[in-house]
Amino acid sequence: MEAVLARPSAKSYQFLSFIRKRSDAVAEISRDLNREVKRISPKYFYDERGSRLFEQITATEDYYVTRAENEILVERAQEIADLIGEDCALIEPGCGNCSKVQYLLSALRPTLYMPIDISTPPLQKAARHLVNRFPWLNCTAINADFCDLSFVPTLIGEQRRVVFYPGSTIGNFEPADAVNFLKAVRDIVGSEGGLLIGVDLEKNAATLDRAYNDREGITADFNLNVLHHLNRIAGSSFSVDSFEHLAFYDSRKNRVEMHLRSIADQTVEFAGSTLNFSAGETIHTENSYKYSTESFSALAAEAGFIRAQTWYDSKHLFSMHYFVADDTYNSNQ
Ligand code: AVJ
Repeated sequence: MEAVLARPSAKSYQFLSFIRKRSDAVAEISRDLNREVKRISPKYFYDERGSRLFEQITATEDYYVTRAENEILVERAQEIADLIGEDCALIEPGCGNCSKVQYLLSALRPTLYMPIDISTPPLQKAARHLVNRFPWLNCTAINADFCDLSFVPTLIGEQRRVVFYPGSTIGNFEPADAVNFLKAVRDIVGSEGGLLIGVDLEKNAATLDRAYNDREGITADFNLNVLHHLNRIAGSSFSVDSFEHLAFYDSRKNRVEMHLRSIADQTVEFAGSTLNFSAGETIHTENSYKYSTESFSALAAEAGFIRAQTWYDSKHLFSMHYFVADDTYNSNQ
């Protein structure tokens, strides 16, 4: 049961799409596959099956990330809400199934919730579920690649803005790109706003290797599924059985790398070009950078954020930070 309404509800629900043309996506993927070191952007993991497989990963014993973060959100929801304050517009880039915000909504009561995700049917389903569960909620769901947040200000009025970015999704960016993304976030939230962000902590290699090589093999299916997705959107000829999942922690770079390794010499037709693979060659599909509280605070400082508070789960596996805008920050420096 939801708590009694604190103020009259003015619920509204909108679903807006800013999805690019499929041909743009295929051109981008083709560029990445024709590089010297072949790669695929991790955003292409999340077709319908990929989104489902990711949810299954979060339920495995070996992938501790989601459990640890959910523990923080459950235990600290009221504290987090008190720190963020009343009447904010809450924006969530890459919301997935919107599972995490549900721990915050009753305590926070934002005036607007704006989930943003690239994956259309999962976003529709998640947003509908949310407005049913929280009937007082104003929700504007945005179907878009969240790397470009420029449409946000025109859709939100003068309300104070807070970005919610859980899941350690920030870890998928190269550190320099993470700074640029956080600068864009800083521009959107302005000097009065905030950033609530979940960041996976540096830890021993064994724990990380296990988290990205779960014993049920779901991470392997998730990684390989990107080739099915490409075959569908680009009409390419990847033989998925001829690749294998590879994931390992590189402690020097503080990141888990995921790759798809070709198990034979082979050629693949992709959007008019022929890709040659030698046996053992890999396609780099994901980096997941891990940070300490200090290293992440330093990175966020480069984007004009000051850390106000950090919460950890009981095993100290994961961190949730609340950052506020640094008034003295000059983006031209
Ligand atoms: C949702 C991007 C944070 O990097 O840990 C899970 C995705 N990849 N298992 C991560 C993922 C392999 C996940 N993020």
